[in-house]
Amino acid sequence: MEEITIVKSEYVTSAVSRATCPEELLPEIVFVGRSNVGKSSLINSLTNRKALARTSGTPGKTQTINFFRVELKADDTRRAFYLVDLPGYGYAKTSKTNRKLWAKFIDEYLSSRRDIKFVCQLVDMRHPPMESDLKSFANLVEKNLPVLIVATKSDKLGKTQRQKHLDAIQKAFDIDAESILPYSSVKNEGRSALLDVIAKSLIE
Ligand SMILES: Nc1nc2c(ncn2[C@@H]2O[C@H](COP(=O)(O)OP(=O)(O)OP(=O)(O)O)[C@@H](O)[C@H]2O)c(=O)[nH]1
Ligand SMILES: [Mg+2]
Repeated sequence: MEEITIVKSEYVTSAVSRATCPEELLPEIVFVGRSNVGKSSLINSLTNRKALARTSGTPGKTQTINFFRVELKADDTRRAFYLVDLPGYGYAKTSKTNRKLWAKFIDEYLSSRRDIKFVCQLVDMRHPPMESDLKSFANLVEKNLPVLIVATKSDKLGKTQRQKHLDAIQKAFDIDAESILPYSSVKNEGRSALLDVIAKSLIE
């Protein structure tokens, strides 16, 4: 495949219920993971935009399901799809009631008949996955959604540590080496590999 380029990216909407998800149905690539793991930063890195998705050093920034409409060009063909930024889990600043409502809505979204191509489950490469990560992963698998584990903030580890941590994450999720992708939104490491996976998922 020739080089894949992003030709367009725009914010569409922040959904707070099923009814407020965009009407236009397009293939969707979804990002899930703990708060602060780097979901919104990854969307900016992927689209080459500084602040398409809002990021923050404080966890809990994203509190709605945000849809970004993106067009890529591969082999002279343009394809439109959504990048979908979900609120992070494992963050306790909001009320219990609120968290329950979100969890329900997110679960509804993931179970909806929208055209979800695959889900990127992000984990911080510096730490072993937590109970909540494993639970989220199991939930996605149970829903028959293809999952790619994205190990974020790879720029924060040296070469030796890096492989050690990747192996540990792979083992914890019990997945093969192709199902895990190291990523750095600071250095754009993993960007072309992820664009490749996305382009392939759009063709199938
Ligand atoms: N060094 C480094 N820092 C990163 C990377 N990705 C994200 N960060 C930092 O991590 C923090 C959280 O990033 P966000 O992208 O807002 O995280 P999020 O997962 O969207 O968080 P919520 O919206 O709260 O769920 C910010 O301070 C980012 O600058 C990365 O690849 N490398
Ligand atoms: Mg976010």
